[in-house]
Amino acid sequence: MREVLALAGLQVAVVGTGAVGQAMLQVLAERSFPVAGIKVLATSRSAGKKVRFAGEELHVEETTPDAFRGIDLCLFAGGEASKQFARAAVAQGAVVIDNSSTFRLEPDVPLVVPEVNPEAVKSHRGIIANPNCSTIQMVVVLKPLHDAARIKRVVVSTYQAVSGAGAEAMEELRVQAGAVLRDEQAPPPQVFPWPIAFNLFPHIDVFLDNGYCKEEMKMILETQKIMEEPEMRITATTVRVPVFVGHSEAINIETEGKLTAQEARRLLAEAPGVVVEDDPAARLYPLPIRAAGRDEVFVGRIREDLSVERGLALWVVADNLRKGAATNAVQIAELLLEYNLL
Ligand code: 3JN
Repeated sequence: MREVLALAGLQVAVVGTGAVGQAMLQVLAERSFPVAGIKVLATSRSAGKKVRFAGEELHVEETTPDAFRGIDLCLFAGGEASKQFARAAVAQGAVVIDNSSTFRLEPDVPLVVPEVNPEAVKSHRGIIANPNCSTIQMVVVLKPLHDAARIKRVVVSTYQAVSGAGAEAMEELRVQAGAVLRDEQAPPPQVFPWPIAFNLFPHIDVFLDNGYCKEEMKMILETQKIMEEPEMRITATTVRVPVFVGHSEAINIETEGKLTAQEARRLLAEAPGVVVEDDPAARLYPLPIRAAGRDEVFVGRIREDLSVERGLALWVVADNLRKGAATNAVQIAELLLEYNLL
C-alpha cells in the first residue's frame, strides 16, 4: 500500500513561506520529488499570499491543527510553527521533517545528514530533525576524515550569511548597504543587534550562561549527536558577516591518526556531496558567491596544521538555504521513500 502511494505521489505540506520555505518548494520541484498534491501553510499574516511551485501558483493557507489532515509528508521550514504544530501533524499521520532546533537534541528524534548518518532515519517516530545550517556543512566534511583518522578535537569559526536569519535580514543588509554607499543615515537595525553592512559581529542567536552563543552550542551538540561521538571535543565561534547567501567555516581538526593534506584531499574528493576546490596557486578555494545556488559542500585550503602533531586546517563553504536547510530536508524525504518509511 505504502509503495503504491509513493509511486502515485505524496500529499505534501510545507510550513513557512520565508527564505527556507521558498527554497524547500524550489528543491522539491527541481528534484522531481513525487508530489501528488501540495499545500503551503503559514501564519495568518501570510495566509492568502501566493507562492510558486513547479510553475504553478499556490495560495498560502493558515496553519491550523486540522490543516494536516490527509498529509503524508510535512516539511517545517523553521520558527515557532514547529513547536505549535509538528506534534499535531504527526498525530494526523504525517511524517514531519523539521528545520527548527525544537526537537534536534531529543533522544528519540533522529537528527540526519544523509551523507553522514542516513540509517538514523529508520528509528523515526514521526519527527526527523534537520540540523542547523552551520552543523550540516561541517559534518559532511568531518565524517570521511573521522572515519579515516578519528577526530579528537575540532575548532571552528564561522562566517555566516545574513540569509541564515531570514528574508528580513537580507533586506536589512540591502537597505543599510545602500544607505552607506549613498552617504546617508541608515535606519537602525531591526533584525540584528548591530549594523551588518560593512561590519561583522561574533553574535548569532542568544548568549548563554557559559559565554557561548546558542548557535555555537548548536554546532557542538548537534555534531556530537550526528557523529555519534558525545565525547568529541568541539569549540565554535559563530560570526555574522555581510554576505547574502553562503556560510563559510574555518575548521581545524586534531586527529588520532596521521592524515597528510594529500590524503585528506583524496578522501574528500571521494566523499558524497563534497567538492574539493583546492588550488591556491590558481586562486581556487571555496567562495560563497560560487557555492550559492549549489547543493554540494565545497572544501579547500586543505593543509597540515603546523601547530599540532596530527591536525588539518580546512575552509568549508555551502549554500545555507539549500544544503544547510532545504536540500538536506528534501534528501531526508528521499531517504524515507528509499527505505519505504513514508
Ligand atoms: O543564523 C543562521 O545563520 C542560522 C540560523 C538558524 C536559526 C534561526 C532561528 C531559529 C535556527 C536554527 O536553525 O537553529 C533557529 C532555531 O530553530 O532555533
